Formats: sequence, structure tokens, C-alpha cells
Amino acid sequence: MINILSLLNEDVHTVAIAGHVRPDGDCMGSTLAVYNYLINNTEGIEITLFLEKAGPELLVLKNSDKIVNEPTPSDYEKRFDLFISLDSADSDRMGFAEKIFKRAKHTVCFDHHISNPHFADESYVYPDASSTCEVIFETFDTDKIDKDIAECLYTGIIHDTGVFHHSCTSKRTMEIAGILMSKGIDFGKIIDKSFYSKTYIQNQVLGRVLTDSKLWLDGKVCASFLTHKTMEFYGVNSNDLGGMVDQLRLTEGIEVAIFTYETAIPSQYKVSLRSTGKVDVNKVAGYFGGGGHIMAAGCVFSGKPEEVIGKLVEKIKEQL
Ligand SMILES: [Mn+2]
Repeated sequence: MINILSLLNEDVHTVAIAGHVRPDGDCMGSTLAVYNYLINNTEGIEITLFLEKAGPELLVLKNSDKIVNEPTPSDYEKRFDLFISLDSADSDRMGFAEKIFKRAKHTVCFDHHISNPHFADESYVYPDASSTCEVIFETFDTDKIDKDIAECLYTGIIHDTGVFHHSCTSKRTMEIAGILMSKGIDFGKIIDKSFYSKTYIQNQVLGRVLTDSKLWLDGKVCASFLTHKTMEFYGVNSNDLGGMVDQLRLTEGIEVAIFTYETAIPSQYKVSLRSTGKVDVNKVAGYFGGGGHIMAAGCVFSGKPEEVIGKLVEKIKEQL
């Protein structure tokens, strides 16, 4: 694995870092880990982190307040010497930052999504890694990882492994987590505050999603959805919906959990899929233009929610 500092040769004066739209724990953790690491270990280089606004539980990470959520026209005109993309399975997943990526002189991508087409000039894609934070850890010198950086990396790892229980968790994941613990992080607090804690409204919506869920294919699929209208009723947005599909996945006897919600565009549904092992949901999502991992994937769909779920169930059935 390369050392991330080796990307910064003498011609690099400006660096842009970006993740994916609707940043999750791994996206925030990996981008901020790289941002903080480069800030700590370089001099005279302008470093900018472009990312959409994340949920408040992730804004506790060091230098979250330095993130540029809305680029200026001059940001769009600039040609950055180096662009580092993290946790983004494709260039369009970067959202607004894709424009900045396309103008950059040299682009590098670090990721763990199996569907990543190696879209950058240099791509480091490790589908066996639990998270982009795990990939990024390997590019750092362990002794240059301070407590703040360790918190970023640990956050990303616990989010993408579902606190060390998804199958993407490996011996190496645990070794890395152990090294990060040795940096003095309050791991219990990070897990509770960033992963498990929910607002009252989020818990109410979770209750609604569980109540409305239906079983398909003799109980092998559990699916539920939220319309935009229901989301407005509760006053929640997409950031509040993390963990819904994971709770559905815990339903006894199921092979696949489906959770979908209507975006701001009427009849457009964002789908999350989780598998318990038999079904490759990356394939299912891929059929509808999405992607992800074997056990967790997503796609976007247009139609009525019952139709969306029906079409997904048909594709799942082919694998059972
Ligand atoms: Mn990730």
C-alpha cells in the first residue's frame, strides 16, 4: 500500500478531498482522517474538504467545521493539483464535488466498494476491507495517528461494520481497532453517540417503519417504505433514516431486508438492501443501476413504493 504522503510531491500546492453524497460515518471518518493527517504532516499546502452536510452525530469529529458544504464559483473554476476521493463508489457519487474532481490535475481514489470502476488516475480499491477508514489506515504511519485521527478512523470502521458484526469485519479490522484504541479514544462513547443513539423522532419513525413492514416470498424478504408525505408528517429527512434497514434485517427467517423512502422528487425512491448471506444484493441493486456490497447495497427507483418493492422481490427470487 502506498504512503499517502507520497502523493504530495513538490508540484502539489493545492489538495481537494471529497467523499460521497449524504455522507455517512465511513465517509466523514475517512475524509476527516485524511484532512487532519495532511494538515498535521504538511506545510504550505492548501487543503480543502468538500462534502455535503452530515448528521450532527458526526459533526463532533475534529475539523468538521472546516468542511466546505457549498463551494464558491472560484472553487469550481480552480484546478486542484491533487484530488483525493474517499468512499465514493463512482465519480457521480461525489455529487457537487464531481465538477471539481473533473478539473483536477491528478486524481486518486481510495475505496472498498466492489462496484468501483477505478475512476481516478490512481485507484486503490480493496473490496475485502471493512471500510474506507480501514483502507486509509494502511496509508498512514501508525505513529503519526493522533487521538483525533484515531477517532475519525474508529467512527468509520464501527459504522461500516455495524460495530464489528457485519461479515466485512476481519481479523485485520480488529487489529486496526485495537491500535486506534491505544491512541486513547473513548471508544464506548464514540459507539453510543455516533452509532446507537437516536432522537425521539427517529425512534418514532423506526416504529412506524416496523409497523408498516411486510413479508414477501414466504417470509424470506421483509420490506418497508416511507413516502415523502409521511416523512414530512414526522419532520424527518434522509439523514434520520440510518439503521432502518438494519432493524428490518434482524427479522427472524429473512434473507433480504428492503427499506425505501421517497426523495424530494415525487415518486423517486431511494432503496437500501441488506442480505443475511444467501442473496448477493449488489447484483440485485446493480440490475437497477445501483451497487454496493454483497451484503449491503442500494439503488434509486421511480414508481409507486409497492411496485418498487415488487420489482426488487422478483429479482431477489431469482437468487433463492
Ligand atoms: Mn464505506
